[in-house]
Amino acid sequence: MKSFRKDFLWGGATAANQVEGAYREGGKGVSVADVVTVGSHTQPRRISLDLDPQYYYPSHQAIDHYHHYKEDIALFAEMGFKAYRMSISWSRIFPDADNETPNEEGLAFYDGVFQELQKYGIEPVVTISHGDIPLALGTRYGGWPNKKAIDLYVKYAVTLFERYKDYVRYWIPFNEINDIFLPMSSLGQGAMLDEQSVYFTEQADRPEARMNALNNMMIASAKAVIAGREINPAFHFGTMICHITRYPRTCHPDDVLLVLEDDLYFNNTCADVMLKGEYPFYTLNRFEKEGIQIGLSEEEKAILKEGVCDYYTFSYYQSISESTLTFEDQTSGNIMGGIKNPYLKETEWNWPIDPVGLRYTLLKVYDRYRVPVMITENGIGCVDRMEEDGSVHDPYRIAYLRDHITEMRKAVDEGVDLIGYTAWGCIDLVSVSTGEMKKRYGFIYVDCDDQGKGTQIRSRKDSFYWYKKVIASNGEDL
Ligand code: BGP
Repeated sequence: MKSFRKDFLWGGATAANQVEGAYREGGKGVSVADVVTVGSHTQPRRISLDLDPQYYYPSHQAIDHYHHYKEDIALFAEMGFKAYRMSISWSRIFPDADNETPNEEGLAFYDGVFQELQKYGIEPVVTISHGDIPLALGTRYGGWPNKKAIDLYVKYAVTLFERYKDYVRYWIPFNEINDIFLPMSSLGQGAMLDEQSVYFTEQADRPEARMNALNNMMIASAKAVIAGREINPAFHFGTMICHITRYPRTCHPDDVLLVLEDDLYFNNTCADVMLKGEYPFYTLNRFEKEGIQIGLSEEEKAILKEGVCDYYTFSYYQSISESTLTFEDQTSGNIMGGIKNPYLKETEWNWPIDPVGLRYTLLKVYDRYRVPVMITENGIGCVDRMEEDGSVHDPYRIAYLRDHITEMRKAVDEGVDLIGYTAWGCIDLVSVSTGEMKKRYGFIYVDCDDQGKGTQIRSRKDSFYWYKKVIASNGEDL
């Protein structure tokens, strides 16, 4: 059986707004993520500008990585990380979105982070925008539906490329860019902030504005890729797709067709544009049928064609099953939708656990795009308990990761060019869908509760020692 490649990028992933805290320190401006309240499994998060500060702890305080980054990176190094996927907070660099010059203190903070990573030989994989656009971009311009956002983003991205060109080779223009299709981002329905921070809750859902926002993000990505390659031809750019693997709930032909169509639309649209340089026929036709106009000019088409990425990354947590028929157990209670799959167990947050689905997905995306693939998010959110002696026993996390890595290995054996794996939330962080701390993913436990209270002390979980062994054996010893 083939092994993982020798230079395989084992590591972990976080996002600035879910770990950094220090939301007004170092000259940082307010981001959209900073005005989202804590929610819960049943209570969606809300955007609000005028609540008591305690309700905003998820991004205001998070796990205070801003002040603990050296300690955190030392722990990643102890596990043997080869890569660390992180994001940069746009509002640390351009606090008011429109600033003429970047905020030097913000830039210097990330110099420190990259120097620390370099010290341990850890390769940074940097997401340029991960759910936290500057608030001013939302309030002043209405966010991504406005083409002005493209210029501001490109200016921000170029600032990063010039400053960090000697530290960073792997860039990801947007986190889960296709989240914009998700029902959970229908803020008109009073749900949570959408991943790309496009809308505010009081606005009604407008599919056309949403698809224009998406189109603008993809143009911004292409322009950044073109500019980035001029600055450093050795840069690599990756798509980042929230890949929701879909199964027909029955073998009824209508169910099979439904799944195919949803897959073409939700999973393929952005990756096709960002890797093949053009919209797939299915999406363009669906836009036309639904009366959605994105007004793509010839010049923009050329930009999309030129500014394509060179590797495919995705997040994978679960599969969902869909049907045109009605079932007794119609919902899984999961934000991604879908019907309960009788063959799969679910997490405490009702996310179906499906390691084979990861292998299925790897084969599917590699077959379609034929570029190197990296899994940039995968993991299980659980309630962990710290014992009196300070240990945290998390066999469920080890089991989840072991089963997924086993399937990755089989996909490699089947010929997929898999170059890396960064487990999500390698250190406990605040959950994006609920804003809670109790939904934990980490190998490292952080003492902090749902009200943001705690010592912030870091402790190694059982999975920490397990993952260290996995990395040391290049995925052989699971
Ligand atoms: C992805 C996001 C991450 C992360 C993850 C887990 O969609 O890119 O930021 O949070 O989901 O989700 P949650 O935190 O809701 O469990």
